[in-house]
Formats: sequence, C-alpha cells, structure tokens
Amino acid sequence: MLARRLIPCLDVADGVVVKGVRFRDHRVVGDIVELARRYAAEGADELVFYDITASPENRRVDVAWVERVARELDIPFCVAGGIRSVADAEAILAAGADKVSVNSPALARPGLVDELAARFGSQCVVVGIDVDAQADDEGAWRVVANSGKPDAAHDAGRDLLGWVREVEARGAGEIVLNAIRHDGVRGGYAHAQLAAVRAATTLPLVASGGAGKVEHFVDVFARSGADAALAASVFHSGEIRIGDLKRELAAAGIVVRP
Ligand code: 0VR
Repeated sequence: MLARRLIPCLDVADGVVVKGVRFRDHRVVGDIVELARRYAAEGADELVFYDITASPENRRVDVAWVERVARELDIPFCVAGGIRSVADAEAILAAGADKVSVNSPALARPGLVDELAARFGSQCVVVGIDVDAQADDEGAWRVVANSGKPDAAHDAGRDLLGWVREVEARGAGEIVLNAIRHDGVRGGYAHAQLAAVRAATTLPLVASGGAGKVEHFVDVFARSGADAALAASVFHSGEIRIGDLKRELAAAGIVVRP
C-alpha cells in the first residue's frame, strides 16, 4: 500500500501566498519561501503552488519565485496556473518544479495534455478539475471552467467522469479534484464526487477543498480512496500541524510517510 500524501497548497498572487473562501476575498497569508520551508520541515509530502493571477491576467507564471522555492525545497512540488503550452511548462520545470498542473487551459485545448505528457512524461502532468456541488438533472457532476475567476466561472460543457476518462486517455499522470463550494469552508471534502472519480480511474487522485479537521483527512483516505489530500486553510492557520496529523492518521490505520 503506497503511503497517502499530505499536500499543502500555496495560492500565489503578486508574489505572496494568499487564501480565499470559495475563491473570493483573498487575504495575505505569508511569504512563499518561508511557508514552503515551514511545510517541508513539518513533514509535507509535496507542495502545490497555484499562481492564481496568471490565468486571469493572461500571462505566464513568474518563474523567479519558482527558482527561489526550488533552491529551498527537498520535497517534490507542482506549479499550477496559466500553463497553456509546452514552452510554459518547460520554463517552470527548468526553474525546478517537478510537476505542472493544468486546468482551464486543458478544457480549452485538450490536446495540451497529450503534448505535455509526450514531452515530459505523464508523471509530470497533473490535471486539475473543478467540480460543481450540484449534479445535473441526469445526476452527473459538472466540470466548471475558470473557477478561479468566480465572475467568469461557467459550465465547461463536460460531465466530470467523461472528462476524467478523457484526460487519462490523453496521458495525464494525476488528477486533482477541486470542489469549489468546499474551498475554505472547512466542512469536509466532497466525498460523493471523489468516490465517483475513484471508481472511474486508476490514476492517482488528489482531493482538494474543504479540509477542516483531522476526521476529514481520515474520511478522505478511508471513504473516498484518495491517494493524497491537498489542503490550504487549516494548514496556513496552524490549526492542524502536519506532524500531528500524520500521527493521528497512522493511529487510524492510514499508511503515511513518517
Ligand atoms: P482549503 O483546504 O479548503 O483551503 O482548499 C484549498 C483548495 O480549494 C485549493 O484548491 C484552493 O486554495 C486553490 N485556489 C484559486 C485556487 C485555485 C485556482 C484558481 C484560483 C483561488 O482563488 O483560491
């Protein structure tokens, strides 16, 4: 049994880490490198950095902070936000990132997944999928595009499981399932959507959005079958320390890296 991974998420805007609730009302949390260093020292298995202003501002990720982080980190990290081409990804991986994550750009141009997997290998390619809270009339979960810009968020014209199967076929190496309405709410992960994706693919599945207490992490591994749990709010606030969480998960029978 592979160890389940705990992944702090650092949303980056204008060179600092911020955190919103349901992708709105962001407040500054701290310095990128200091937080990255703290999480690595606490035992995080990986980090994800979302450049949340790259897409809306239609620009590439500022690789300067990626280079600064890469010099400090001894654990794998992934960069997301504004990656629209092999060249964009190449710059980020060359700056020291281990993986890139694409979301709305892949919905706009699905062939991007194939191109990234062919050039860098599937292990470098994460596809982020934002899912709505409500199922449609046929009971299918819907994929949301541009969720990072709440005013521009819209139905991507895809059902969740169809898109999961398509990105797997196109060479994605991992899926991060973001439950938009759960972001920052601390009420728990979106178990129904996660369980549906778990049943539809054998790709590594990262749960994202909603973590509020230790039980939510136990549930997401024990009930939803996620391979990893991404969280931001409860880690940034210090309410849950990663070392303590790992001890509680191990006591609950969940295999984690010590
Ligand atoms: P919590 O652990 O509940 O804070 O959930 C974090 C999870 O929702 C992350 O995916 C979220 O912080 C990522 N945020 C944003 C974004 C990702 C892409 C575009 C925008 C944003 O504005 O927060």
